[in-house]
Amino acid sequence: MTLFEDLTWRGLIKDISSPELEKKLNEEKLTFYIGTDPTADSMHIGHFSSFLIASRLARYGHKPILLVGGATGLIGDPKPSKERQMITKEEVEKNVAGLTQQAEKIFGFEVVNNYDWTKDITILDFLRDYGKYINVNYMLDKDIISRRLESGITFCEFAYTLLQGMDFVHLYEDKGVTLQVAGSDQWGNITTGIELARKKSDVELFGMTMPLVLDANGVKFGKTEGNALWLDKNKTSSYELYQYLINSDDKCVIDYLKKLTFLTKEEIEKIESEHNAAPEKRMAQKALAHEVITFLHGEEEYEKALRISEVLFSGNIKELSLEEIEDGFKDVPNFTAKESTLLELLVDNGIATSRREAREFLTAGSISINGEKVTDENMVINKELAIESKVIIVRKGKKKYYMGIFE
Ligand code: 545
Repeated sequence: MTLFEDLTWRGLIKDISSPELEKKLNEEKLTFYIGTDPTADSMHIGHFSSFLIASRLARYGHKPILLVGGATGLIGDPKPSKERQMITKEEVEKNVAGLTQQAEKIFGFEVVNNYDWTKDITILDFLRDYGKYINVNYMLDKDIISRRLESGITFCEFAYTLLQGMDFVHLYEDKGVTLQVAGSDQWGNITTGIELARKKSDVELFGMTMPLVLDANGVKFGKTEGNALWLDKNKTSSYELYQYLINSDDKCVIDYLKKLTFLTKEEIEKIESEHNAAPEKRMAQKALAHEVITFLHGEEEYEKALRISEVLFSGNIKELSLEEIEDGFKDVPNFTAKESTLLELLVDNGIATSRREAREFLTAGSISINGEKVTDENMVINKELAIESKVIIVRKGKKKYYMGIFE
């Protein structure tokens, strides 16, 4: 299968600037770039799904350059809805450092910062050398800009697309970059660069976008209740990532395998038919979690996430280390534990609503502490009982967990 056929099969091609690109991708070795703005100090899984394209093209012999927008981040790519809140220079700098490190670590490609070539351009040079080539009418036609005309757009954000265009021209001149790839929301900015290069330098540059990856509800992939899944494992643990991926909707999971992993067409088709025969085994979701977590954080982190999940499922909590418990129980209700009887523990921390209810739970055998069933209401709960003298995990019924932390 050619690269272009592979990308098409995965559903990774939304727009291309010229039909010639197919032949170029299949037969030539291109230098291309993909950029990200430092609006945060870490990428999330939504950006990852676009950035993976860099590794995909690299596997076919093309040379990727990753750009972090130290300059563009100071301005802000217009959103279709409203003007962005400007972020401070210090914050941009901090985020550039975080993203650069992350991009180098995960992808291992060259990273450049557009601040380096933008910072010394004077306003007069900007207007003469770039502004002169681009018509305002042309800019007003761009989807994102035209959508903002009614609610308003400042000159600052309006000019953003020119900055990104300048990057493309600069990287062409400096590093021989002839292709820019990105998510489909970047089409307008990519074409500004192509237009600028054509008018200013009389060369044809190329652009390609991919559709945004959506979940079953049409929400951008990787957001749960508005929270992003970060690629920094200190912000989103491998276990949390595992939980998100393993719970992928059956309707979407094959699409995710195509877009987020390097498994081949044959491998994915095999998984698909096994999955369809027994969806309850979650074969496809397991493959997805394995591929994504191993790519991002390595095999060991994947094993850890899997172990935490299995232990939580079986209830053998004692097998986990404190760190793993903290990962696994991050979202369960927690309370400050102090020495008390079991009955007091249940009532004082709202696990039972009354002493009577607490006794009912205990007699029914539905309470366990650190994975062991407990029934004696006078049992002493203290640090000695806690895992690493610090936490106790109370389970009520089959699924409800509480975490007590000794100070
Ligand atoms: C700046 C200068 C360039 C080329 C590109 C840029 C960035 C671009 C942009 N991209 C998005 C982005 O989001 C914030 C990331 C926070 C860590 O704004 N103007 O930076 C996203 N991009 C990846 C995909 C995207 C896009 O990083 O292209 O579509 C998300 O999937 O929204 O010379």
